[in-house]
Amino acid sequence: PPITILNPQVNLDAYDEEQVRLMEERCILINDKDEAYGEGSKKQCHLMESIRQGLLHRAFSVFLFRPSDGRLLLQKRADEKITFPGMWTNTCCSHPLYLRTELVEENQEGVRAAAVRKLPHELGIPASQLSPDIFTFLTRIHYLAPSDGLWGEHEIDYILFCSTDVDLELNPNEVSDARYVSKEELEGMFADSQNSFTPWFRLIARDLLFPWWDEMLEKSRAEGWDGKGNG
Ligand code: DMA
Ligand code: MN
Repeated sequence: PPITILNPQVNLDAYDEEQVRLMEERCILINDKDEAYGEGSKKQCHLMESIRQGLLHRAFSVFLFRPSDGRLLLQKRADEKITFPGMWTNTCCSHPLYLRTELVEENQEGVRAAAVRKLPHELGIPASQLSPDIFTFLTRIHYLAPSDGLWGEHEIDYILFCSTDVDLELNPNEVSDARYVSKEELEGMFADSQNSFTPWFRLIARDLLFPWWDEMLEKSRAEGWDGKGNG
């Protein structure tokens, strides 16, 4: 492990109590080949001081589409979030934790389990509407993005798509708004300087989502995309 800062002394008093509690979650530390070598607190993983020293962790990003019209579900991050508050982003992002079930790498089982854990927590989607096999794993993205001077992201992010109907009941501590958008509506939101977006969502939209969206919709209409990569 290349990192020497193991007990960051940062005062979290000014932040939301629940979000401060979540900073004690155990993230999976990885090298740049995505090989796990240990655990680190969410707090440690997201401090720019650690990131500048090369600390890297595993994450996932879910893109959930509505089958009836192919619209993508976006969320606006709550103002309570410590990193990237108040920004529009993809359906759900978080981290697989250093737990036996979420460390499994075969068939991305660990990140799938984490997605099934977090979609109910952030968006109130009933667990009965989810299962690990609804997600299509697209690729992994290694990126680094500062949030403010103190906090940031440095992750290998597993991109998961799914096309499924869900019920929503937003957790206001996590999400302040949510909306389904077409490709054109999302382009309009990007063009409006009133909106701010997370850096990873901008990156994934530019490199993956926009180039693939039309193709994916066509494929879904023609073949009945089942969200398991078999469509
Ligand atoms: C972290 O998302 C993951 C990515 C891909 C940026 P997050 O800050 O929303 O994590 P959490 O929901 O666990 O706070
Ligand atoms: Mn992270």
